[in-house]
Amino acid sequence: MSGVLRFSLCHQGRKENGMENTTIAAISTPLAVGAIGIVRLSGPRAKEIVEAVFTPVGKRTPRTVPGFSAIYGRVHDQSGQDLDEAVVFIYTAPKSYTGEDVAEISCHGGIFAVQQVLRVVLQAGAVPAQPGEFTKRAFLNGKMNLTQAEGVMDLISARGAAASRAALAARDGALSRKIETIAKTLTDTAAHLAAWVDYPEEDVEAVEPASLFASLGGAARQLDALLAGYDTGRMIREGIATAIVGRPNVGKSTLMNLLAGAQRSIVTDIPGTTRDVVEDVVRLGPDIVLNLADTAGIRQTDDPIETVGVQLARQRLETSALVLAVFDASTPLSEEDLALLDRLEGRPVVAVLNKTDLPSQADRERIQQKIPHLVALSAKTGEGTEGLAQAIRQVLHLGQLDASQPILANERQRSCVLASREALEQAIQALEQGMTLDAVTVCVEDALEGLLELDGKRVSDTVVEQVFEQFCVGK
Ligand SMILES: Nc1nc2c(ncn2[C@@H]2O[C@H](COP(=O)(O)OP(=O)(O)OP(=O)(O)O)[C@@H](O)[C@H]2O)c(=O)[nH]1
Ligand SMILES: [Mg+2]
Repeated sequence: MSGVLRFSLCHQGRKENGMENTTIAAISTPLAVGAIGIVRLSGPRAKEIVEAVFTPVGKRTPRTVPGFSAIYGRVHDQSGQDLDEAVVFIYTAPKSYTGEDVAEISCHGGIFAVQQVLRVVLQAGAVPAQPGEFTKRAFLNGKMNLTQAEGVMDLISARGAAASRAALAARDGALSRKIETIAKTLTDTAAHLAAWVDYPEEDVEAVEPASLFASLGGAARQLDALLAGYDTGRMIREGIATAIVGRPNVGKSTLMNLLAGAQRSIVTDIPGTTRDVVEDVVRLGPDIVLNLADTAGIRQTDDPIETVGVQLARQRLETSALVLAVFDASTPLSEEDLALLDRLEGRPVVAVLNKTDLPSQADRERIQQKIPHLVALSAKTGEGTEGLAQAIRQVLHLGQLDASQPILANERQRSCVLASREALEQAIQALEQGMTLDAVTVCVEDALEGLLELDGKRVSDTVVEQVFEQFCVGK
């Protein structure tokens, strides 16, 4: 019998043995000065533990109120000493983030008050939550699948509007719905194939190679589309590794400071000012995040320190996903400028013709012969920088990305899709070479396996551990 039946046994999440016995607690807000801090508990004793450390004002208590209730009162320690006033939110299983009983104690923010509240909660019997354990429990209780959980993590770390839109789409299940559609096609195909192979005597509709090609090919194209969007998605999420390069004194550091909105690099009129690589994260418009690196001006030099700086600049130039090549509009192009142009030809580069506030001397056409995308601006006055974001979008083909569409969020997801795509390729080849339908079925099942792993429907504990380890404590 083929493996088709196995797939129908898959389920959304699993409970680990003993998992539901502990009640976990953690501070869910940043440890910093702020108006409100939240200590969150999840597990079967969540309400009971809160009741032990909290005196409500009024008759309503954590154990008697219905889910989604808020109770005002005071948190105290074991000796009855008041620690803080607080509002407790109660969620009753399964209608909570984790699927378990959850209590959130909102107390005054700041580092000390929240830590005190956490301490008494732990003394009352809760155990400290591991990184990502709340979301892990949500996954294990079938509240969300693995790609949705990863979306939660990406939302927390999103640095731009497009990144947070993409993460929210993942949290809402955009990727998993897409994957489910493809998986459904493959399951149907595998089931039909298996029925036909295993029960030739039954009245099963014959498998037409043409329709097989069509459904396998369709699934393959959808996986290809996901893989193609991966790099763009990653740039939006993680920021684009960007090097500012050029010969000395063209205004690289002035540009860095302008984009960063702060004085990050030292600017002087002495060529060779910058030696170290100076880095900052900068957002351009709603969706472009640049991980900027200002580098030393590239030139021949006898200064040993500057030499190291120039080497670092060359390295950055080679390893960056995007280069901003700066030229000085107020002087004719130098030998160093021309050498840089040659080196950058054909790479993802935006030429920045700087110092446009001064009379123009540089040969703009000559630059554009090698680097078609050119933005003329003055880093000193800020004039002309609006064009930068658009040029970057064009050079990196970022325009087409619709952040609400499913996007692969990380290497783990990509390798699952890749494995599935390769198995599908083998299935298509087996079919083309006229191999037995049994052989095709095996490949289709392998393809399905990759998709089930992506969603976490069939996934090893090690992978689950790895995913949630990357979360912060309290989420
Ligand atoms: N007029 C004008 N001057 C500029 C502009 N941008 C930079 N400068 C001046 O050019 C000089 C060099 O600027 P930097 O930003 O230090 O140049 P750099 O490319 O980082 O130089 P190195 O670090 O030495 O490689 C400084 O005197 C700046 O004030 C501009 O847009 N217009
Ligand atoms: Mg500099």
